[in-house]
Amino acid sequence: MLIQSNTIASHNDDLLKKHQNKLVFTASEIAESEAIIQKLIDFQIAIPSWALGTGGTRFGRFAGGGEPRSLEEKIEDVGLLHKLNNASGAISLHIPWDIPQDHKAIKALAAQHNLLFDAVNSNTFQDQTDSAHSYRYGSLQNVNKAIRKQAVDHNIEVIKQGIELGSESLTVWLADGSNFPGQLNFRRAYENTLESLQEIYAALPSNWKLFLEYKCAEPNFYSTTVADWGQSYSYVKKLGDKAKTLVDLGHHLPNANIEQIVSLLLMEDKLGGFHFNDSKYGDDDLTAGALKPYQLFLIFNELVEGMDARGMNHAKDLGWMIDASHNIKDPLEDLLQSVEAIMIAYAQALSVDRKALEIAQAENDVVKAQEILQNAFRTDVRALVAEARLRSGAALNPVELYRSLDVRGNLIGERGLKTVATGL
Ligand SMILES: [Mn+2]
Repeated sequence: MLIQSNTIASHNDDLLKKHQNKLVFTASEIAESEAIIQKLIDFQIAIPSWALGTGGTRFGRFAGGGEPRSLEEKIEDVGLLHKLNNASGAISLHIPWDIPQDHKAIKALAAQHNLLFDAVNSNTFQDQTDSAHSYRYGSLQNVNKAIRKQAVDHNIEVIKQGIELGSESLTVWLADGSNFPGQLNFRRAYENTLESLQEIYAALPSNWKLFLEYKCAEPNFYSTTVADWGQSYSYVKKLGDKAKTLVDLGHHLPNANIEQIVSLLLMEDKLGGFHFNDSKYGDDDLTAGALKPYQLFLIFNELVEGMDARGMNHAKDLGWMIDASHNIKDPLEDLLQSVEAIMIAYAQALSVDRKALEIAQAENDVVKAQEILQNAFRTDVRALVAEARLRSGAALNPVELYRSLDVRGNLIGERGLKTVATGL
């Protein structure tokens, strides 16, 4: 299904008057509105290829129908999102779930939808049918050199796939760890992992980055070999300038201060990118901002402050991606909501009165500091986000338009009810 520009224009016409009234009010509340709108237009959030189908749990999976059956259909789905919000201009592929047969044709299809290829993701957390060795006891950490080599070779193959597509980063997330005390020599696991990562790093093109993602637990439940930001930092520091830490919001122990983690990684020039999602218990894969919008704002507050302190380009210098795949909502509606929540948090962070905050901090005026942050958080910036979409030809209300066009019904008509997207 394709959404035509004139369909979007007529949707916008219907909502225009109400939107303009809101925008005038918002602009009267936020001094930097115009600059914020420009930054929002530039900001793009990559969509992972595995989020386009309904996620499952170990108990079951309840597919909603019309899921993409191929990489081509996944690109079409991200194209639909990008057409609606003009903020999802990249797709992140997972190898081997999405190996292109014809790179030129895939690149051309993506270009038709104005999409770029974001980070490519390797997979050593599952055994592939044709692989010689099993990752049952880990991949890059494995005590068996041949298994480590298989995992290294796979990552190098993923880099090659990414080069063909114009991607410029590799994300490595390792399920490696142990389930029981005594199973693993922690130091040896670290050394094996470092050595394997060094071999992968050596295969990176000069303009590429390697993102090392961490996760506190799951699928291993006693130890994880890259469990937290400190451990990831320790690896990427040894690897070199192109290696950075990737923060996935769902990969922390409860109550971890993620905004502080982000601030310090940025200070050390070791923050590479982000995986957005929301959670209450662990790696819940819920819609970004669904539960903890204030935390999302506080994280963006540190991101904006830290990127500005380093003179970084907000849109380009870090990798921004959603990583969520849950089992209830229509995945495309969920992704539209996630992108909206991220844009709102970003806009709120941009609207923080930084000079006043600096003064409050220097004077230890704790009350004032809280007032400044909460004033930004409690000011409704949705009209700025909508205006950014309007100016770039996207929809004022993407979810409403998605529903009024019955996109899901159309996709079920085209693809069938019982389709299953490759992924988790
Ligand atoms: Mn992730």
